Amino acid sequence: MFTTGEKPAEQIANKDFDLAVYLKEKQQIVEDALEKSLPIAEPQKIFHAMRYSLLAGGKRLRPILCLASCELIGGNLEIALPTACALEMIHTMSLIHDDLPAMDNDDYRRGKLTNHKVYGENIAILAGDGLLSFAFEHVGVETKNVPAQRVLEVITRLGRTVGATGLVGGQVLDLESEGESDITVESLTAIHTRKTGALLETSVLSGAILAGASSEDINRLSVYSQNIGLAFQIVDDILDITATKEELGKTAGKDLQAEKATYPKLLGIEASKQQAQQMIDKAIDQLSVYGQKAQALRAIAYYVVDRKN
Ligand code: GRG
Repeated sequence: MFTTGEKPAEQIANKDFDLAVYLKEKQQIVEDALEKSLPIAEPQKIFHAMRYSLLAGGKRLRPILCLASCELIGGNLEIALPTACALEMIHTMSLIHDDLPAMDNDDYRRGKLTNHKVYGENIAILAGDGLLSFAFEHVGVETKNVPAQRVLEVITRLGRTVGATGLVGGQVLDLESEGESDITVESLTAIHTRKTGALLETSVLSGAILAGASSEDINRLSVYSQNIGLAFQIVDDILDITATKEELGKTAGKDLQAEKATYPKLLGIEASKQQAQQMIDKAIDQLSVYGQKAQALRAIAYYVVDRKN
């Protein structure tokens, strides 16, 4: 797949695509939809706490992946926007719970004080719970002009992604691995597949499902998203060592401090970067049948390894 120099053919074909413009436009669509999705109601305190974290910025990668894959399969943005917002609600709730003293115990997230630092632990737990349940309600109530079977499939996948085979299970394995000295690359990959990869995969697949993807599309996009999911986490591990608190918007060097197994710890930084790049190449291979239509997903894959936060 490599043609001239070191650039893959797809990257050359993608040269007219401006990812920064694309991300900015999609981020704005997502921000507006999130802002509208959750008006303040009673009891106001919990709505303020939920909105505090939901509207605190962040890259909005999961919703953007959902919108991009929906467009790839020929769907319009409107059919995927409620699911895109739900993915961000689920992601945000996982960050709120991850930051709690009983978990990673962090004071900063997205450049702001963490939810429990502002609202207290009890409200932070409930804000996470509120966002999680609202995510499902939002998909059910707001998804329009999509056959019910597709919506049901998305809701089922979201449930599986959140639960004990997905984020919850990944977090348990992660907690258990702290301080362990004999973690292998395979067991680390199993943690990250659940903890980070599962939601990124569901982000890509749900947009495609809503747009009516075929089983061949789903297979290709599964391989694409599993690879970008793991590459994303490898880069996350590297950034924890190489980036500053200001760049990350959260405490840097947490993994070393918590004696966590990470890819750089097991493989070294250079080998980890290479591993991430190989995964991105595999992901991009899956998109060749879509040609120019896959520009956004292709560019996002490159961004996953090049990102600085
Ligand atoms: C899901 C019920 C339920 C409970 C949560 C705490 C927990 C169980 C899981 C932890 C999941 C977690 C925090 C994984 C880390 C994923 C990750 C790499 C987050 C950083 O994502 P970015 O860089 O962040 O996309 P922004 O802020 O840009 O959105």
